[in-house]
This record gives sequence, C-alpha cells and structure tokens, in this order.
Amino acid sequence: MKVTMRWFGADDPVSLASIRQVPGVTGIVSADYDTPVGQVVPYASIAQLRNTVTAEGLDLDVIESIPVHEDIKLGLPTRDGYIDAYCESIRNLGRAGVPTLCYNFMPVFDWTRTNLNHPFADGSHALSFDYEDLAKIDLDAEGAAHLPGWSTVYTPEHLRHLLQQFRALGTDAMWDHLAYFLKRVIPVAEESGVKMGIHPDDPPWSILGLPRIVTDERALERIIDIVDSPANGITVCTGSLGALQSNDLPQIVRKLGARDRINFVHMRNVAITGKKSFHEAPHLSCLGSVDMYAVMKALVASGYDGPLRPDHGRMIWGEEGRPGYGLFDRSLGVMYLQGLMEGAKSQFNSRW
Ligand SMILES: [Mn+2]
Repeated sequence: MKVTMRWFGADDPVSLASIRQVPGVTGIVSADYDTPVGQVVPYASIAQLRNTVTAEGLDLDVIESIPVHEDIKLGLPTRDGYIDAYCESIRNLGRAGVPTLCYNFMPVFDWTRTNLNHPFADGSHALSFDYEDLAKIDLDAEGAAHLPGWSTVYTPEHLRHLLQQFRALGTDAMWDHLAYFLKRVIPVAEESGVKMGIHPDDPPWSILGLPRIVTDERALERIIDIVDSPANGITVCTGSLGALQSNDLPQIVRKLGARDRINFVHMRNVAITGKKSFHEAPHLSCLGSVDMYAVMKALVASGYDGPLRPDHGRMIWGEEGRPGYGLFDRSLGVMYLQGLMEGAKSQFNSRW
C-alpha cells in the first residue's frame, strides 16, 4: 500500500516539509482549489501541483477531488457540457501522471457535521454529528448559517433552490444520473490511466430531505456493476461507512477487493453515540466503533496495493487549523495504521 496524507495546497497551515517528516508517508493527496466547479481543471495547474509535491520528495498520488457539478446530479440538460469538462479534467490528470481521482456524488453538501469542536475529557476535540441537532437547523428559513462548515458556501436563495430541486428528485433519479455520468467518464478515465474511486456519502444516510445513495455494501456493488472497468472503483472510507452500524467493513473490503475495485482508502475511526449520531474518534480501534485491524487485514488479504491515507484527526497539543486536518493527530493515526499494516502483513505471510 502507498501511504499518503492530504495536503490542501499553499494555504494549508500544514506544510509538505512537515508531512515529509512523518515516517513512511511517501505520497500526497491534493486538488486544484482554484478552478470553479464545472470548469476544466487545467493541465498546467495539475502539473504545477505535481512539481511542487515532487520537489519535496513526495509523489502526487491522488486528486481529491474534482467536484461533480450539481446539474449532473440533477440530470439537467446542461449536464452534458459539465460532463465534457469533467472528461477533459480527467485527461489532464492522466497527462500529468496522477493515477487516482477521488470524487463523490452527494447532493449540495459533500460532508455534514453538527459540531466541529466536539470536546473530549483530555482537552482535545473532534468533529461530531448529532441527528437531533441537525433536525433543529431550518435550512429553508435561515440558509446554512447554522450548519458548521457551510455558512458561507451558498446564498440562502441558491441553497433553497438546490434543496427544492434535489428533494423533488428522489433516489431512483440520483441512481440514473450517476449511471449516466459513469458511462460517460469511466471510458475516458480508463484510456487516461486514471482510476476513479467514489467516496461514500458522509454520513451514509439521507439528511435534510436530500436523496443520498452511496451508503452501504449493496450500493457500492451496484456502482461498480454500472460500468465494468478497473477505472470504476470505490474509495473505501471507514469513517463514513462506519457511522452506519449495519455496514460490515471487513466484508465490504473483501467483496470489493476480490473484484479489484478498491481504488483508494481513507482510514479513520468513529464512535457511534446513538441513532444516526456519532463523533469522530482517535484512529485506535478501542476508542471507536470500527475494528481497524480487521479492516487492515482484509485489505492486506485482498492484495490491495493502492493509496491509503489517514482521515480526519482530532485537534491536539494546541494545534489550530482546518477541521479534521491538523498535522499531529493525523500523524499519530498514520503511524498506527502502518503498525496495523506491518502486523497484518506478517500474519498474512506466516499463517494465512
Ligand atoms: Mn473519507
């Protein structure tokens, strides 16, 4: 497996030089943050990003992500132009030598939490999601002003319009629109040498009346069946999928791994705190609801050799920064993951 960490570009308070000092990390997951959604990500931007990363002795392994325009998810007549642009972006990734593209198909909000500073007894804090807190937020009346992380992204009018459109859509149409998209982009990804991995919905259930479809094992299998190509794969995210108790993560890894459709892995832990509620947790299995070693063993057993990164961490040791993406706790997480990996590999070699 290729051990990577996410980097948000020149504005990230965490530097590439710092990431390089984390033992075992050889790759970077990043994106072009300047191109508006729906436009072509220029080759020059990706090539420049790659050069910045390689100058620090790291590889640019994954672009996470190129957002899918809402018109594509809505199936509007304008989608074809946006899909053309998406295909061109994929070609540019291929030309720049980036092997993996992580994307998602969530309507309106591509991640949702109700608290970005959930406190722990030890003074650290993390992100959390409480179903009842979310129910108190009236998006139609007040826009996203009280939705953490989203208050400045949409104007109230734009948000209201999007919500109306998606609520009228339903999940069947979302599936149709995802299939339409995949049938167009996957052949381009395949010929460009880019493997795509769809990220599960986070959290993996319908929120705010919006249709969400990338939630469980059945959905992931349905997606890879839409286009039978190694380029049409999954980003296995243990934190997203793990928030739903019924998701058997090692089994999901075994099933997708047997078909060679895991194209990227995010590993983090979550602690389920109630019905459709959770807080993010340190990476250790014993501190959350996910059996991280079981997932790692399934990855090793399936022969997965693609990129893997630690996912959100807590804020610890006084660090301030982008929610979930401080240096310190993610570094602890990535060391833990590599310990699991070493253990799983030696177990696999000696016993399995
Ligand atoms: Mn993730």
